[in-house]
Order: sequence, then C-alpha cells, then structure tokens
Amino acid sequence: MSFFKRLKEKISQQADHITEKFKEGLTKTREGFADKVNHLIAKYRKIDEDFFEELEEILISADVGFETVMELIDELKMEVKRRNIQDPKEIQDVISEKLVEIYQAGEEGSTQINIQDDKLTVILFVGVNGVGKTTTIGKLAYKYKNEGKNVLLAAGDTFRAGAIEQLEVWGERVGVEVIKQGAGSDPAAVMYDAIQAARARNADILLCDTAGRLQNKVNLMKELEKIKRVIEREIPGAPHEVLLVLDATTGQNAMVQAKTFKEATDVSGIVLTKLDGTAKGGIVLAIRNELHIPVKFVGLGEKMDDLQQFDAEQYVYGLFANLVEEDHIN
Ligand SMILES: Nc1nc2c(ncn2[C@@H]2O[C@H](COP(=O)(O)OP(=O)(O)OP(=O)(O)O)[C@@H](O)[C@H]2O)c(=O)[nH]1
Ligand SMILES: [Mg+2]
Repeated sequence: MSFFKRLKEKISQQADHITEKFKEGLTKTREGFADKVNHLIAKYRKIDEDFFEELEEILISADVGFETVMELIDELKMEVKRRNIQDPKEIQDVISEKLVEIYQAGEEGSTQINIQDDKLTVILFVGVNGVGKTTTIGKLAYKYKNEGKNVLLAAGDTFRAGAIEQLEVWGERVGVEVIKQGAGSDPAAVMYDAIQAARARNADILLCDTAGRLQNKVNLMKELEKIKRVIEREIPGAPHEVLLVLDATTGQNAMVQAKTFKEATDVSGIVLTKLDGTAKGGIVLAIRNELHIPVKFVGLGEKMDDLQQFDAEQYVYGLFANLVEEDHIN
C-alpha cells in the first residue's frame, strides 16, 4: 500500500474538522508548492538530475529551508535508487513519506503542551510585534475553556497603546477574566498579580501576553527575562511553556527571530501563525529541522477555532490531499 494511502487511513481516525482545517489553511501552500510538484512530475518522463534540480528549486521557493532541502533531495535520490523508481509519478508518494519523516525524525520535544495535572499551568507567549501573540492567546483561551478548564489571562503588554484593551476584548469574547494593571506599568508586576489571582480563583491555565516591541531589542529581552524570573520565583518549574510566536508569511525573517529569541530565553515551542496567508508553508519543516524547536500550534485562519495543534501527518496530507486522491496513487 502506498504511504499516502496509509496516511489517509490513519488521518480518517481523527476528527474530520481537523483534517478540513489543515486542508483549508494550507490552500495557498498547496497551490504554490504541491501543485508545482505535480506539474513537475507530469512534465518528466524519467527521473534524472534535471528533475531533482527543478524539485530543489520548488522546495526552496516554498521556504523549506536550504539545509532541509539538501537533506530531502539526498534522501529522495537514495530512495529512488533503492526502490529502482523510474516513473516520476511514483516519486510523489516518496516525497510525502520523506516530509513526514524529516519532521518526525528530531528527538526534541513533542507537539503536546506541558499541561500540569491538578495545578496551575503557566504559558508565556513571546515574539516580535504583529506576529499574532494576543490573537493566539484568545484562540487558546477559547480552546481550553471549551475543554472545561478554568482559564485566566495576564495583560503583560503594557507598552503598546491599546494592547491591554485588545486582550480584554478577547477575554469578553471567550468569557475569561483578564488580570491587568495600567498602561506603562511593570509587566513583571502584572505577572505577579496574575499568579496570585490564579491561585485565589483556583485557575487551571494562565496565559501570559507580552509586548512585541520595546525601545529596543535589548530592553525587550531583559523584560522577558524579568517576567520569567518573577514567574519562576512564584511557582517553581513555571513557566511550563514559553511559546515563541512566529508569522509564517515573514519567511526567513521568522527564522532569524527564532534564533534571536532562542539565544535569549528557553523557548519550549513555536506557534506558527498565518499559515493560511502564505504559499510558503514549507517553513514548518525548516523551523523543525534547522532550529530544533517543535512547532506546537499553527494558525490556519483568523477565527477562534483556527488554531490547531500541529500534526506533521495532517500537514503533509493537507499539502497533497486533493492532488493525490483522485490520482494515480493507490
Ligand atoms: N490570517 C491569519 N491572521 C492571523 C493569524 N493569527 C493572527 N492573525 C492576525 O494578525 C494580526 C496581529 O495579531 P496580534 O495578535 O495583534 O499580534 P501581536 O503579536 O499580539 O502584536 P503586538 O501586540 O503588536 O506585539 C491580527 O490582525 C490577527 O488577526 C492567523 O493564524 N491567520
Ligand atoms: Mg499583542
């Protein structure tokens, strides 16, 4: 049985709406990347050096990342030789398989969120301005509340005008409380308050917003360190997750941001937002393979339920779904 068929069977055991979300959120990437792969396959009668060169270009233009592309092409060449594949049509299945493999190969961390049983879980969100931190917090608050959890938000972006109000709008929409102080106050003090409030209200999950922009980068990193220190002091072992939010539409720039934040704080996972807004969704693979940080959530749209836990199989299935299903692979 083909890899893709097995993938489809496996995925069919998960909820349909998740598969649909991935398929829909990846529409642009499917059109900009998977479509091109399909055209390439249709164009070539046999697999040769030119074929691989064109494939390499397509992968690089989809932001898969140079190192990852090289690795992938090497693996494909080996597999083609090993299985003695002549017909380019057969290679699509191998590509899908290798993409999942590359993603799952790393040993570092799973896509699961480190939720504490029977005590407070603190999740800190970091990232530069405009990437989608506050929106992600809103979406996650919605998700956890729906799961029956007692959720609290901390308005740690005291710097940008309107940031506190924006979080409050989400709080109202979802029906969860926001702990805040005035604009310009010390975010570490807000976190302290929020932890006390979380204790008093027996909260399960505290989601902490932070500023994306300060006077300069050094200040931003110092502020994040201070916030973390206060949280750690109040709750040993917390924050249980430091999620770096990256905007998928910014491509290589997102990779640079990730490197900067990784040096300054212990990032435990990535939230990759706006995957629906880019044709270059290959960046998921670059992040995982080159930064060794797991992508835990992906933003597949602006609606409350458009944030999904990342799943490499759903992702690869979503990439090739409509292209393979009616086609030659069975
Ligand atoms: N299409 C799409 N838009 C998104 C997604 N996530 C966030 N956005 C949009 O991105 C914009 C910026 O989001 P914010 O949540 O305000 O970003 P932020 O990181 O908090 O920004 P600062 O507070 O300025 O640091 C908003 O218009 C969101 O609706 C997503 O997954 N898909
Ligand atoms: Mg914000």
